[in-house]
Order: sequence, then C-alpha cells, then structure tokens
Amino acid sequence: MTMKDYLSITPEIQQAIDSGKPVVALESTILSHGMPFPQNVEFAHKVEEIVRGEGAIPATTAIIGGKLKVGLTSDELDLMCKAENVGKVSRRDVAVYLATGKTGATTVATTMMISAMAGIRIFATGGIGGVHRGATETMDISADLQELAHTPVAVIGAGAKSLLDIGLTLEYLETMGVPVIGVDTMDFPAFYCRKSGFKVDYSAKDANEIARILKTKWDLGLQGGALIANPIPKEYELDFDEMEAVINNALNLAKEQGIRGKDTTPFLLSHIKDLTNGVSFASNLELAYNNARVASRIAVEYSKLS
Ligand code: PSU
Ligand code: MN
Repeated sequence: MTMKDYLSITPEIQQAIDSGKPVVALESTILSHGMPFPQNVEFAHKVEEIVRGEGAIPATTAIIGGKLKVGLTSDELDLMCKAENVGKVSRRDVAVYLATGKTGATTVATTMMISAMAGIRIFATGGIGGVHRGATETMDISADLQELAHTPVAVIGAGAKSLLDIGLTLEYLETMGVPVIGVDTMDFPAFYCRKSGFKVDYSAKDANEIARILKTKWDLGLQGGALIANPIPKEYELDFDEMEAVINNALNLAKEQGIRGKDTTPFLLSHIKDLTNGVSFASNLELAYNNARVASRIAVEYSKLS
C-alpha cells in the first residue's frame, strides 16, 4: 500500500486539485471536540457554503473506516458532529486510527498533514493550538506548531486564544521559521479579541499579497506553512479583560479537576462557552466563518498564480 491508498478524496475535490482550482481544507476537531451538538451541524454546513460562495471548494477532513477522508458527505458531517466514539486525532494518532478503523476528528496538525498529502495548500480554522500557559512545567505544546514548521499548508486562524501563552507561542513559531502574517493588521489577534498585546511580523494588505508570499515561500522550497492571522470582525469582538477573567476561571477549573494532555483544549473551550452563557460561542462561530471567507479569497488568488 502507498499513501494514495489511504486517501479518499471526493471526485469534486480531486478534480479541483487536478485542474488547479481553489480548494479550502477545513478541520473536524472543531466540530467533534470544539463545539456542542447540534449547533455544530449548522456550523459545519454553513462554513462549507461560505467557501463555495467565494468560489472555492470546501474539503472537510476526518478519519473514517481506515481512510483519510478529504471532503465529507452530509451523513459523515453528522457523524463528526454527534461525536459518539470519535477521537481527537493529532499526528501521533493517525496510523493507529487508520490501522484499527477508529473514527477520528482531525486537529489543525492532522488536517495540515492530510491537506498536504492531497495537494491542498490553504486551510481555514478557528484558532490554532499553541504553547499552553505553564508549559515550562507541563511541556504542553500543541503539535499544531510542529506541523506549521514542517508541512506546506497555510492556516488561516483568528490568532490563538489567550488560554494559551501567546508570547511563547509566537516565540516558538519564530524559532521554527513560520511566518506569521496579519490580515490588514499588525496586531496578533487573541481569538475573541482583535488584539492580544503582541504584534505579528507583517501585515498583508489583501488576499493577493498573501497568496504571493505563500507562492514565493514554496517556490523557494522552504519547508513548512504559514500562519495567517485574521482578526474577528469588530461587531463580534468581546472585551479582552472580561475574557481574560473567564479564561482564568476555566484554567483554574481544569487545574482543580486534573485535566491534562489532549483533553485540556476541549475542556477549556467548553467551560469558556458555559461561563459566558454562550456569548463567546456566537463569537467563535463568526470568527470561524470570517476565516473561511478570507481563506477562500486567498485560495482563489493562489490558484491564479499557480
Ligand atoms: N481552537 C479552537 N477550537 C478548537 C481547537 C483549537 O478554537 O476546536 C482544536 C483544533 O483542532 C486544534 C486543537 O488543532 O484544538 C489543538 O489541540 P491541542 O492543544 O491538544 O493540540
Ligand atoms: Mn497539548
């Protein structure tokens, strides 16, 4: 068996890839472990519609029935959203899930991996994983950062949540040679907030400029991806200090309950949602839609260059 035997790409997506049409990858961990059912079902469909509305083809990824799926049917999207016996699959888990036929939701890291195998360069998510607060003790650093260092896929996200240590996350990306580019901003966004107090390396003025930067990086044979930091639209932005308090609350709960490893991010996301009575969730949806929109425009420009 070769890599191709494990990939299951829908005919529509395969044709788009072969003919150089714009394709935008989407992850499934955000569905299975980042959002509640059934709101995630509406999200899963709407985010795909947004990508289509911008003239690109959506490619949601997952691991189902021993295959790396690129493009899911409506039933498969439902399966990921119901999330019964659906694991959270990062790079280390991929071979185990494929060989044993387990159903897995793909994280940013795994979605990048699968995208690269399929030939997709552009991927929209909510926010990336990063260096967790207290990582100097716990060594909890998301595999997403290593993937950005090595795998040639651009990730469009609303920065990183302040549940992470944003400063250390940016240091890590710098060490690994990952460009961090703001979408018309010099502020690195903090997910629910347009500013984190940290700066990006560069602000790009539009999708065409971002596409040209990506093409140049990969023309040079430089390995790895890029983080395209796209701030939440102003009308959905939440107050930084209020969110900081909520996040600290969630972090304390996680500590009390001894939450560790891969359970940390889903636990914090779910408690942040509860602690804000769902207000943060509405913002989460909107920033992810906005990322899908911008990613699609970048994919369209990128396809014109290639
Ligand atoms: N950020 C979100 N929602 C999410 C995630 C991140 O706002 O659902 C998910 C992504 O799939 C990301 C993963 O890749 O959490 C990171 O998990 P960890 O910190 O365990 O690497
Ligand atoms: Mn972790």
